[in-house]
Amino acid sequence: MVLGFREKVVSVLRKSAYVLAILSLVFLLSACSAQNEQEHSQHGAATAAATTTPTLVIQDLSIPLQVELDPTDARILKENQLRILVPSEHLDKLKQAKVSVALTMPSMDHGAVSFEAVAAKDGEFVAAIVPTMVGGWLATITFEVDGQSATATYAFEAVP
Ligand SMILES: [Cu+2]
Repeated sequence: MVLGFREKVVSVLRKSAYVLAILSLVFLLSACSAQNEQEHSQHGAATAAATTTPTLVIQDLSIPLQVELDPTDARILKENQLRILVPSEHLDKLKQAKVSVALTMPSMDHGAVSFEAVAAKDGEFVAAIVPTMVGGWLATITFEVDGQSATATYAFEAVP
């Protein structure tokens, strides 16, 4: 009798352990697939970011700008060439624009340094920018035309 009772208890325990094992397996599986999906989408986002061309949009006018920095990592306390290229189909609107570049460090609070960009040739404006500190900078490019202004931003690193 006693033995039999024990056996029953053991078998019930085993059953519930089995159910628990299945439940946790199902839970693990769903947790796993959710994580995989997340990893996949994160991976997808990273790939998309890496292959995105440095094209900027002037918000109000919706004109894609191409921005090039020479050297790619700017040198501090030296002039670095920031080239802003306007697509030819939008050039009529922007030929007479006054273009300026304001440099800020998003992680700091020491204000902006402004530089004027000059029209180098058709569709190309160049500013000689001088970052003063090592780190991450943001160039805010402003186009002023007919009393309207529009901005686009370009992030870059400054190195010694
Ligand atoms: Cu700084």
